[in-house]
Amino acid sequence: MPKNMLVDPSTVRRSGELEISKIPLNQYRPDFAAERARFGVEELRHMWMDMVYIREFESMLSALKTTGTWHGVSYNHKGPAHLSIGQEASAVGQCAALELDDQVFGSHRSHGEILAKCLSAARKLPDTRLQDVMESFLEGETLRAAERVPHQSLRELAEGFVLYGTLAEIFARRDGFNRGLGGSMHAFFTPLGSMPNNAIVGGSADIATGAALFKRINRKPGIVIANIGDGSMGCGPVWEAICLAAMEQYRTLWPKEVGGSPPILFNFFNNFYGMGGQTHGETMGYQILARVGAGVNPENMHAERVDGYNPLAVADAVARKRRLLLEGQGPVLLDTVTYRISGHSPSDASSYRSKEEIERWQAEDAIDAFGAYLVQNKAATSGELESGRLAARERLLAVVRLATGDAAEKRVAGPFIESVMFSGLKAEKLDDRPAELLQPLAENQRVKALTGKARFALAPDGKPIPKNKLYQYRDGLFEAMIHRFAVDPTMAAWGEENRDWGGAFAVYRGLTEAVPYHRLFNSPISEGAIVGAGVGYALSGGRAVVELMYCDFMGRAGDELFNQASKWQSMSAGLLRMPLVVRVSVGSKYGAQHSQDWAALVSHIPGLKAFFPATPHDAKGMLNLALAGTDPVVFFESQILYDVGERFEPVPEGYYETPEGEPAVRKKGTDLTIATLGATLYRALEAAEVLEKNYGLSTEVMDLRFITPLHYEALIDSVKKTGRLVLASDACERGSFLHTVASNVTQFAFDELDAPVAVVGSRNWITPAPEMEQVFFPQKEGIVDTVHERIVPLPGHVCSTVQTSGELLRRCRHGV
Ligand SMILES: Cc1ncc(C[n+]2csc(CCOP(=O)(O)OP(=O)(O)O)c2C)c(N)n1
Ligand SMILES: [Mg+2]
Repeated sequence: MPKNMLVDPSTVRRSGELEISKIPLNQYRPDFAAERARFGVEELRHMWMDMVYIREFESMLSALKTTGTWHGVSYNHKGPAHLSIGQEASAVGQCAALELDDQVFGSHRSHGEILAKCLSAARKLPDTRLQDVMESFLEGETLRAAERVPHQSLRELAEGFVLYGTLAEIFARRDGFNRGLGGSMHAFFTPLGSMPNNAIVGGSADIATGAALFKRINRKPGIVIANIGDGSMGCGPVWEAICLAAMEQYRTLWPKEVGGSPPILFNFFNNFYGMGGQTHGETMGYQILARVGAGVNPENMHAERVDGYNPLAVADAVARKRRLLLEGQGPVLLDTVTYRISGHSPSDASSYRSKEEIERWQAEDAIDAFGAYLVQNKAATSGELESGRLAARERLLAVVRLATGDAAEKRVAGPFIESVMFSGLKAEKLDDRPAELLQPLAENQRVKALTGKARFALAPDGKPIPKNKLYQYRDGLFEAMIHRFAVDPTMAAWGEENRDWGGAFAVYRGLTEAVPYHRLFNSPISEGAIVGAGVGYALSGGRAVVELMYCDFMGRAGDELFNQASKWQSMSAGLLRMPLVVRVSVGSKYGAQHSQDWAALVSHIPGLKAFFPATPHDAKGMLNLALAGTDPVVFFESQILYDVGERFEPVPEGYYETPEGEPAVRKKGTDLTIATLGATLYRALEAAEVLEKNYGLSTEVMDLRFITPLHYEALIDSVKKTGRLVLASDACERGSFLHTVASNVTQFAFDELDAPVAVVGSRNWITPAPEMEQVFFPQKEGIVDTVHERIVPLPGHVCSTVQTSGELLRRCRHGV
């Protein structure tokens, strides 16, 4: 809490009543003259046509999924199709109020939103830019296909382009919008403002918030919409995103010129159902979804219920809310009432709703109603509408024929998928403007203090330097952070206690004085949204560093790490980058839920890089590396190392990077290799000393440092020399990443090994209290005993722990 914001007991203990202001419900009143003046007749007709396109598109997919044919075209679409028949007016109305800089994120049910956003934006783009967008996209591959769809004008060509790009993506073709790697639930097209759609319910809420933060922090124009379903209101990350978006600090603490709250609109397409669970009256208690806004901030998030069966009502609301958002008065919540006539998916038997209900909504069909409204107001004749419908079907038919032909050779190959798992680029800065700082770095207290610190832990006479004079592991992290803050104007960092506290473990102490509020801020205790916003910020073009205080809290951000940060580069076919660093600290002394090393979880997920420095030199060099790249990195730090000094090579004052993936030899030896990950390094060095002094076993100690990527060559060279390998880390032994290392080394260097590779980890228990930690975490005695029992007998050695194969078998049998 900033010291200037006093929590005054006399205020907060005062008695009274909280008044909640009213939330408007379906207040829109049609006014054709005003609508015509605003949109023009042409655009009103286009809106109707866009709705027809969506209806035709979704009906076509429904037919292909359920019958395998549509108007004479046969095709077996293997993937999903969550259709939005009935919801067209909500999507089209929304986009009618948006401008080119506005962005729309969506869900598993977003085909209609992609079409609505792209068709509408294409009409708003000047011809030359439209041509350029289509020609430059995927080197013109999508355009080459779209050109085969009959068209009379550039606008019609653009319609074919949007329809084809979307459908080809759904059908997994290489000229689809994401080269077929996104598919139905993740397709998008950023050049026209259609942003990633998300198969994880509510997944777009925090990502879109991050995109809105990107706009605000970097003063970019436009607003961001998170289109999510009514069911997603039950998802923790959605609430977390709302909390992050509604923080008061944007208006109270951030510099005024930044512009206030991030321009984010949480739009709930409220079709009253999840899959079969009815949010209205069954699975939720809000009764009217818009009510939720009242729980968030004094302005009720400007919440409204809007009639999503009337595109003009939606356009009106979005236009009004857009103005508020641009003024920095967000966030906004819209409860856009709609109905999905189609099933959740083609296999849905609608067992959870009555025929009567569906028929009632069909009777109010939005396309028919809007068409009738245009006819009634002489904006179109029924004949024109009918021929429009036929023309839409004809164009779509041409698109479908193209998108279902020669399918096999139209897919990307495996090597392409491999090539987009990481972007692997270097980016000094992600924008050219100067970085905003509060002071020159040379004037920063901590920077100054560090110039006097010992960058090597031992004095020339070999004596240890006292801690207060030592350049520590946390200082290495600080130097990497402040360097990148000064170089890259887009870099922003957030997390719990990141600012005045100085980061939970004092890594950021000193940054508060150097970096303005909007580039370094405290977040709510919302781990999912902390990481999810980082994902949205990074894929929008900024560099984000987010902190999860303890590694154990990754569980709270599981989806954001494992399904979002890791996947958007590859699901976009390399069109998006993910310069996101997630700092997590591996704890101790705080027991079972604060002391776990979960490197194995991260290593298992394709698309994430993972680093784990064990020295101040690497803390700086590896964070420098992470902050210069364009890939998501989970950056493990060790709480027991934060205050250690450098024991291997002095930490340079200037900038340097640790070579990616390369383990480091910390001590040379010829008879045995011990390779470690994280803080276990120091206990391995103690074990090496015992092995050498007491048993004459010359021991090489390697620090793996990297989890993904990891270059095995140096480790294999070491094993070729020693023939023996022990792997040790503080992670629980079962499922430890070190088992992957062991298995790989066994394969790569089988002939060189004199004994099986041994893995030493923590016991497969809870982490006990600090008084008992020694029996849990690997200690030097356990490592030496492991060498004796499983690698090579040590003459005269008496074990103090049990490391026999029989004991390992017993533990396996009992799951401990
Ligand atoms: C985290 C998560 N939980 C469950 C699902 C399975 N699922 C897919 S869609 C859906 C219903 C979502 O309802 P809502 O958010 O209202 O969107 P709608 O389908 O109505 O458009 C469910 C449960 C999922 N994809 N992600
Ligand atoms: Mg729903």
